[in-house]
Amino acid sequence: MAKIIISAAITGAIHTPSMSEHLPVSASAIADAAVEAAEAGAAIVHLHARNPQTGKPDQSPEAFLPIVQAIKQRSDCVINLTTGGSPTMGIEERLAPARELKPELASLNMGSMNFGIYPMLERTKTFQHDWEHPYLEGSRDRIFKNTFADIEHILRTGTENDTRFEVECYDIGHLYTLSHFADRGLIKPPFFVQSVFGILGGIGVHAEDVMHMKRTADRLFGDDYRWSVLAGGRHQIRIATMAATMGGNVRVGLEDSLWIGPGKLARSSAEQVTLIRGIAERLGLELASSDDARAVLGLKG
Ligand code: KMH
Ligand code: ZN
Repeated sequence: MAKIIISAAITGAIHTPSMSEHLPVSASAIADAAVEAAEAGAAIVHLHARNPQTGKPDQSPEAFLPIVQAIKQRSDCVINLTTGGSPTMGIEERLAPARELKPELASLNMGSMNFGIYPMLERTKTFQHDWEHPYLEGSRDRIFKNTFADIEHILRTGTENDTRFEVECYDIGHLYTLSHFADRGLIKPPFFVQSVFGILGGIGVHAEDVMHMKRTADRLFGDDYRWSVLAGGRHQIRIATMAATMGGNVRVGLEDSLWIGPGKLARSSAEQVTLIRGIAERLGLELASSDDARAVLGLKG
């Protein structure tokens, strides 16, 4: 059986510092959390940056640079920069860190969609299904825009820099969009498909959803893809475990879920990495190192 690649998504753009005191915000806290996650077993760290004063997402290359430099001094983990940023940002702003810093890996969101995050927040007291809350209210009439032109632009820019992609697929149609760009030769195998479960507007969190995503990807891409799975909020570890039993790779981290168990906030992304690593090892799976991940995903190193 192939080794399992664990990705850790360290801070993201969705959760706010008011939701968990453990969410890293400053560049040094994000770098420390990423190194800790890598030491716990993550081969890949997926990064966003934040403004240390406000805690809000900051997509300037200047915000990312100290994080990337600090991680590289202390770890050889694969660095994956977001091109998703947050749904309020324009495409050039979102692309800037990957365009300037030319990472091995960058995220690529495969379609425009409604992006309802309340399922990710289900266990928080203040945000529970509260569409009147200003933070959630904002997502009520907003589209996470990823047109075909946007996707093509990110693909062409990344490919010029030998950056490869964590292809984020929030629904079955996004697999077909990937297939379209592969047919046009704009992305080459092996494709790293990150299937995302549990965003309102995308596919759900039922076991059948996971099966359907995998079956469809198998049919479209055969041996040309590597499958990874992330689920939002309290579904994170359950769905990651399911994917691990099916030969998939997994993504955890505070970007996707603040939880380590029912009603219990995770102290770090590393804690979630340790949990899923332990499950994977008990399933008899071997952990991929960052160099294993580079080889499997065809990264430049
Ligand atoms: N927060 C995840 C659900 C990106 O950074 O490009 C999606 C994500 C998007 O990771
Ligand atoms: Zn992200």
